[in-house]
Parts: sequence; structure tokens; C-alpha cells
Amino acid sequence: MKSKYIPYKYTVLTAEDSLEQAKSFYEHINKRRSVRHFSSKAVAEEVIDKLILTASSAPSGAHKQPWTFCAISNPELKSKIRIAAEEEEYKNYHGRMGEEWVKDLELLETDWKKPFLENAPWLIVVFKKVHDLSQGKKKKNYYVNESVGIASGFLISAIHNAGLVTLTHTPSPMNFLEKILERPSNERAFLLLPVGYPETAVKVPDLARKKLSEVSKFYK
Ligand code: IYR
Repeated sequence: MKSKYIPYKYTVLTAEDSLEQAKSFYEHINKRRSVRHFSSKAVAEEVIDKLILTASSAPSGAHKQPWTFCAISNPELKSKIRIAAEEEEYKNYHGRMGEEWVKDLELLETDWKKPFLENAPWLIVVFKKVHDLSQGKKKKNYYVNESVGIASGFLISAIHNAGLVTLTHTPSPMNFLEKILERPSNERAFLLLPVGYPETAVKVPDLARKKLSEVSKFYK
């Protein structure tokens, strides 16, 4: 199906303004940290709506937008998710991850207990659609992992931009989320993001980010 082409509304910046914007966006984004301790302070549903719309504006294979963002504030559902996630994480930390993995995580001071799954006012579970279902018929989706990964990046940036914090939590395996949230057969859990405010005086690990020269190579 061909689409109608329309003029692209584009803001032209001067080279100076472009550099200024690039710098200020980097400085803003570089302040983001993963936070593991949440306060129970509420976040309005309207905010969550906008965060999800931002994520869903991401590019995707053949513009299929192969994702569903489930936003959960219901306390009973959050408890169910915590219990199921902790069950899996207990097994991960007690053998399934292996020694090297557990050692690599020491700097993050994580363990199998996940109180943030109940404390955070919202959990957003990102589901990928391995294919679409249109009137019960399978329709192909493309580059699903790439598309949903990019959308999740948009979501994390939007959460930070709204003055909130999150954590990219991937309890493994995650299929309990499909069951608890009664998702259709074409959806697989991709990422779980608790969203809210940090606990008072929260601390984060003193980590440094790699330098530009360590993460890039320019060909001029
Ligand atoms: N899913 C576990 C373990 C874990 C794994 C990685 I890789 C991390 O960067 C952090 C944690 C957990 O959430 O504790």
C-alpha cells in the first residue's frame, strides 16, 4: 500500500545552535542514572500517557510499531509481579547466572529481592509483537528486537526528561508477565521499567562512562 507524501515540517538550526542543542541534550541525558530504590509518591496517569506516546513515536521496521506498553499501577498486580519475579531471580542469583555473572553485578549491589516492583507507583512492561494478529490472521513484523529496543530507549529518555527515574529490569525468564497480564499469544515480554520518584537521599553506584575515544572511531 502506497502512502500519501506530505511536506516534512523541519526546523532549520544554525551551526552554532545545532552545537548548542547537541551539547545541552547530551548534558541532560548524561545525568540519567538507573535507580533501584523508589518512593511510593504518585505519578499522574497523564504523564505515563505521554511517556508511552513518546516511546511509540520511535522508528520501526515497515512502520509496524510492533509493541504494547502495559502500564500497571494496580497494587494486587504489582504484588503478583514481584512474587513471580523474585521467584525467578532467586534461582538466577543462586546458580542460574553463574559465578562470573554474579561477580560482574557486585558493583550494582543487586540481589534477588525486588521491592521496587511494589514501591514504584507504575510498572511499564514493554511487550514485543513477534507478529501482528489481524482478525486472527498472522501478519509479519520486521526487525522486532531492534524496533522495540529503540522504542525502549525513547521511553527511558522520556522518563528522565519528565524528572522521573527508572531501571531497565529484565527478570529472566520473563514469560510470567505474559500470563499475569493475560497478553495475547503474539506478545512476548521484552523489558520491565518501574517508573516513579527516587527514595529520599537515594544513592547510586559511582560509575564512570566510557570516553568518546573508547566508544567511537571516526573515518574522515
Ligand atoms: N536480572 C537480575 C540480574 C541482573 C543482570 C544484569 I546484566 C544487570 O545489569 C543487573 C541485574 C536482576 O535484576 O537483579
